[in-house]
Amino acid sequence: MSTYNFSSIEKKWQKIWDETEAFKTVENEKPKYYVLEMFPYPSGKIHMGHVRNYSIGDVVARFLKMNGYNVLHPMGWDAFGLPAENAAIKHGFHPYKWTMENMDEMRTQLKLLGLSYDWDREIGTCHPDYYKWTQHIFLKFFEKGLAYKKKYPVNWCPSCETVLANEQVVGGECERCSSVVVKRDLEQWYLKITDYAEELLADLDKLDGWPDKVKTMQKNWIGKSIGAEADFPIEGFDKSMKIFTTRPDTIYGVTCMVLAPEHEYVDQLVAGTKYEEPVKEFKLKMQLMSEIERTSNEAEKEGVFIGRYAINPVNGAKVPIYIANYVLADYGTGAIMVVPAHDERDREFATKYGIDIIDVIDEDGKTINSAEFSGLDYKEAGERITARLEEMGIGNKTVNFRLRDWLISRQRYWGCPIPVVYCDKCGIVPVTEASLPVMLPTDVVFSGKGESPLTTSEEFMYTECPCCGGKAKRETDTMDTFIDSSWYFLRFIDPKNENLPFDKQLVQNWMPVDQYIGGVEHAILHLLYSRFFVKALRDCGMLGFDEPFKNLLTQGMVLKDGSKMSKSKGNVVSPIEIIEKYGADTARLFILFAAPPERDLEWSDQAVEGCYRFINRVWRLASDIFEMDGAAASSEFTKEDKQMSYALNAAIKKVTDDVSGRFNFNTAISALMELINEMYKYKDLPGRKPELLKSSLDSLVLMIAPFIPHAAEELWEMSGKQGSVHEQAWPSYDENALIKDEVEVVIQINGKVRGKMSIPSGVSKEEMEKLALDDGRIKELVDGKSIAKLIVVPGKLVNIVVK
Ligand code: ANZ
Ligand code: ZN
Repeated sequence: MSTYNFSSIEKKWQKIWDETEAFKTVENEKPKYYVLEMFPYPSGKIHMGHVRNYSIGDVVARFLKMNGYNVLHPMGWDAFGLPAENAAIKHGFHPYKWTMENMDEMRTQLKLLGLSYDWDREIGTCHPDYYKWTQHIFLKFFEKGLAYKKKYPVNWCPSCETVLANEQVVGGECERCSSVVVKRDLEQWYLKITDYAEELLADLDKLDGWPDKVKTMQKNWIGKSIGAEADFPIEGFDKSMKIFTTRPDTIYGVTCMVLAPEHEYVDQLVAGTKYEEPVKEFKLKMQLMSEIERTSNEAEKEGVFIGRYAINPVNGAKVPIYIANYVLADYGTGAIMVVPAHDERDREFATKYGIDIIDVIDEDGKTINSAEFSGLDYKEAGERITARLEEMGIGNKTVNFRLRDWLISRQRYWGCPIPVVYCDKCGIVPVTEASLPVMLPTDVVFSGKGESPLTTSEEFMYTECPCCGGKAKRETDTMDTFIDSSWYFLRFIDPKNENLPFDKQLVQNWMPVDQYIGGVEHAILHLLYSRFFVKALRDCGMLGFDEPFKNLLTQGMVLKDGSKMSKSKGNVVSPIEIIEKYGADTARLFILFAAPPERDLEWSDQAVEGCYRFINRVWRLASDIFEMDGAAASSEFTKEDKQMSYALNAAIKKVTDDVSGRFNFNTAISALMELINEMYKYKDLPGRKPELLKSSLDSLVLMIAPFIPHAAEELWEMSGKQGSVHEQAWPSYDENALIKDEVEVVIQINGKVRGKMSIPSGVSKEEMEKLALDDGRIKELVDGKSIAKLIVVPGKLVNIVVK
């Protein structure tokens, strides 16, 4: 009997799959299926989250391949980003070298898992032959007016003399040196995602294959608000204050006004008054706070009076103007009317500063204290008041989105260079297509200082203007790395194209991604940006569809001792150690068996052991069956044969349904375990038929192939079959074998269960009635009563209605 030697089996098949390019995808006549897992950042080592993500994808890919699809299943690297640059600053490694080494190590580790990738399509976003096309797409967006420049305050550490990302600012201080971080205005590049706000929201309805929770998160992020804008004149000032409100019905309840501290009028309104100084101080304080700190529900509402008054246009009421932390400059109009009676934040603010509170909506949702608009349903009042403001020429209905344009400039080295130059004569000039890619220079100093490391390469900085041939300076910022991952799924389809980012027709054939799998942490930004890219590329004429991802699966976390595995908690289980101890197949089986894919999964050493024992059990069973000689004791199809055949076909049906439907791999694996128990039982019967066992084993091996691909491949070969198990058709089941010989029928009297009987399946209605009435106990119960009606559900139930 051969033992299960996972180590040599896995090595053997990984080598063969590699050499024969077993998972290479070429165009053919079969229906297409594109399965994609979110590509990793090459941080160095794979973790259990990766194992889970990629094992799920691998089962989907292998299962669909066996079901007759031409499967595209690629893998690559989201290879730009801050960690590589930090390593360069700290240890002096060049980011390129650091990234390449990490990719090599992680690729080796992924291969140890036996994942069915078409490695020929591997891409890395940091390679010039990838970022050339990122730049090409940027230029297309620029041409279309979808990329533009605007001033924006960035976090600046005065002692490190560098720009900090939000995550590098901790409690208002620089993560590295603890100096107080200040804001500095820099010209930044933006992408006009807000042009697509309405479509990004509306198209969520098309995404039937997405989890509702992800769609809700996107919806909230886009944040559509319907309301009105209204102008409130400011006493002694030539301009009005424009506010945005979602509740115009409450305008009679306004008792003060608030401007965002950064609002452009503020300085003019206080200039030369005693309010100038306190306002300046307050503004400075606000600069040091993040938007989240300022607007969180827990944050105390605070502000300062600026010595000015506004006039409520509907009733002439004179109300004080403040600036306050909770009003943001870049939402709505950056100014609000304060209605303490009906807005929680306003009430807190008013209570603190002794501002009046006037009720204008009663408990039934009807307006009060609202002059001629009193006594209306609040919704109707809102519409009428908006109409009145419109008549007066000082207001209108508006729609506001929480979504802002996408700030893509990063003052970093390890990202895609923005392909524009600045010329004193010609202004902002895009680089010509022929001179792409704008290569990242290598002669850069990683001091951690300055606006961007690219400014330290003279060679890079100074160039010729493509327009006038004069002296020009290059853009030294790089792009947000979310840009790289917003179109990688398109490049996988045509990864070696030297003339275009991708071929339009090929992409049309393969898109959308049929199944996208990844962590829920990407539920908002990555998915929203990718959806935006597809729509923007469509409008640039580069592709012809609206949405990139048809079905989305967000996998749960891998927990240990109840919390997420993380270095800081010291509860990490290394995938490589598990693979060395038990093999990749056991690791995969455990991770797929322990929980449904969307749920969190608790690590369990015992369960890993259990999975290992299971594979060994399959192995022993298979070895026993291989050794049997072919002769059956009798040719009669016995009750036991029938039972075995039933168990097999029921398992095929269950596994097929579970895997193809909701990806319930855990219950599919349970069904396989049950089947194996049945096979063991049957195998030890004196009358067992070797042929039936052999064919059952064939189906079993086919069904375990997506989950434990190495073991399945070896068993397939051991059974003397030709070709790879992964090239075979998925087994189908025989409906007839699922018809049981006997069925259990419930007998009711007046709807109450009074008995059960076992009868041959396929018995007629009339016969069922007769059998029920002949039942001893039923006979007694019915005795002396008259039968009014008999209700029969074939194969299930007889209900006797008596009087
Ligand atoms: C008066 C009012 C009365 C409001 C009331 C609400 C309830 P959403 O739904 O998020 O769009 N607001 C407007 N601009 C703001 C800004 N830049 N910063 C902070 N708050 C702002 O919220 C819209 C509401 O948030 C607006 O409607 C305004 O307060 C406030 F019973 O106006 B409301
Ligand atoms: Zn020029």
